[in-house]
Amino acid sequence: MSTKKSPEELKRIFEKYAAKEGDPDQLSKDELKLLIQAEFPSLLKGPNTLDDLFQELDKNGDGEVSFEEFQVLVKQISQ
Ligand SMILES: [Ca+2]
Ligand SMILES: [Ca+2]
Repeated sequence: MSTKKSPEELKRIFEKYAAKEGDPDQLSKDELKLLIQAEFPSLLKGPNTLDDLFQELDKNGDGEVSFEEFQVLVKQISQ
């Protein structure tokens, strides 16, 4: 993956999309979708769907992705 982002950029991106609705510190599925489509569309190419990605990220199953849970994606992106 060629889209490298610094941790600061990724935090800014997370905060920008997490603040769109509901809890400003958590990404809902809709917010994650907007984030991925706008910033990392290449993550949804191939077999990965947004549902798969969301399930993978939402470790505690509360239906939202916290910044801590988002780190899994950050690691994938920065690989
Ligand atoms: Ca939110
Ligand atoms: Ca969660």
